[in-house]
Amino acid sequence: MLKCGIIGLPLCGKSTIFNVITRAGAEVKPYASGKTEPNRGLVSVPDPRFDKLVEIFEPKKVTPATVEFVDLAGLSRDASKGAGLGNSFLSFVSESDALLHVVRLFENADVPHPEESVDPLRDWRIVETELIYRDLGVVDNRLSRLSDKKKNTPAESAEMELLKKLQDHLMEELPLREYPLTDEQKKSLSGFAFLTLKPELVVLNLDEGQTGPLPQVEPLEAALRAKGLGSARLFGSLEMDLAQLEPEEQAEFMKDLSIEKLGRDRLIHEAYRLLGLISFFTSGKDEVRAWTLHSGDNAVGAAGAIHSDLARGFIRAQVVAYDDFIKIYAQGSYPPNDPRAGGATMTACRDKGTLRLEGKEYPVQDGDMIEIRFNV
Ligand SMILES: Nc1nc2c(ncn2[C@@H]2O[C@H](COP(=O)(O)OP(=O)(O)OP(=O)(O)O)[C@@H](O)[C@H]2O)c(=O)[nH]1
Ligand SMILES: [Mg+2]
Repeated sequence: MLKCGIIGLPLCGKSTIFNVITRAGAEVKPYASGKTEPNRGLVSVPDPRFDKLVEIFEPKKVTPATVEFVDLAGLSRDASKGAGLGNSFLSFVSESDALLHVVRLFENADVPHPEESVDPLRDWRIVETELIYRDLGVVDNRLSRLSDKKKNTPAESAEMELLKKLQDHLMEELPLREYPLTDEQKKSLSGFAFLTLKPELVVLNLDEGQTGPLPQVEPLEAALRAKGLGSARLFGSLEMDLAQLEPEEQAEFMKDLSIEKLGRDRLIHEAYRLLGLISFFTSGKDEVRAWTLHSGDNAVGAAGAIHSDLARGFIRAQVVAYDDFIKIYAQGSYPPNDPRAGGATMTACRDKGTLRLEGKEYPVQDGDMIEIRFNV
C-alpha cells in the first residue's frame, strides 16, 4: 500500500489536515504523549474518469484507487538528536513513500506555537533541517560500519565514495533531492529510505480569513518554487468542519462562505501525482476498478497488480485509452445509464480498431482501460 506521511512542527494542524483528507474524525489536540501508533486512513483517489466509467457500466461493485495517509507526531527542533515526541516517529516517516509537510499560517492565541510566532519559512526550514540531520545520521552510521571493516569489496568502496559525497552535501544542510543522483544510484540507495529523497508537497494551513496575496507566506512560496517543490493552500479547520456535514449542508455552507471548491480533492490528487502514480481501469458489469501503477510500469506489471497468475500466464493485453473509449461511447446510441452501453462501446472500439493488442513490454499509460488475456 502506498503511503503518504503527514509531517510538520507540533500543533501546525497535521491531524486537522488528516481529518480533512480522510474524513476520519481523528482527535484534534496535542498529540497524546505515550501514543506510539500514528493515525492511519485509507483514502479513495477522486477521479472523474473513474466516476464516468461507473456511470457507463453500472457495475455491481466499484473499487477506486486508494492511498494511505499517516498522521504523525510533530517534529520539534532537534528531533534528529532525540528531542520531543516526534523523534520516535521518524521511523514512520521513513516508511512513507511521499510527505505532506504541513506549515502553520493560522493565528490562534489558544494554540501555542512551539516557536512562539507564526513564521512559515522558518518553520518549514526547521523540519526540513531535522530530516536532513536524520539522513546524515544514517549516512554516518553506514560509513563508520564500512570503514571499520578490514577490507572492503569493490562494491563497498564505490558505495563509500558516493556516501561521502552525500555526507558533504547533507552537512551543508541541503536535502538529498537536490543532489544529482543517477537512476542507478537512486536504486542502490533505496534501502536507506532517505527522508530528504522523498517527494514532498507543502500544505499551507490557513485560517478562513486568509485569502488573496499573503505577505507572510510569500517568502516560503518563493523558496519552494525555487526548489521545484509544490505547495497547496488549505483552510484546515474550516474544511474539517465542512467535511463532517452532509453533502447538501456542505454545499450550502460553501455558498455562504463563497468557497468554490474544496481543497481536499486537489490535495489527494496532487499527492497521488507526487507519488509518481498512474491509474489503469478494468471495467465490466461485475466491477469497475481503478488500479495503481508506477509511471513507466509495463503490461505485465499491470497484469501482476491484478493477480500473479495473470502475470505468469500473460499472453496479451487488450488496451483502449479512456479518452478514445469515451469518444466512441459518445457516438453510440444508448441513452445515459443504459447497462448495455459499456459492453457495446467496447465492441465498437474493437470494430473500429481503437482497441489495441499489446505485448508484455507495453508501457501502461495513465487512463488505459485494460483486459488481460492469459493462460495458466
Ligand atoms: N484557527 C485555526 N485553528 C486551527 C487550524 N488548524 C488547526 N487548528 C487548531 O490547532 C490545534 C492543533 O491542531 P492539530 O490538527 O491537532 O495539530 P497537530 O499538528 O496534529 O498537533 P500535534 O499532533 O500535537 O503535533 C487544534 O486546536 C486545532 O483546532 C486552522 O486552520 N485555524
Ligand atoms: Mg496531531
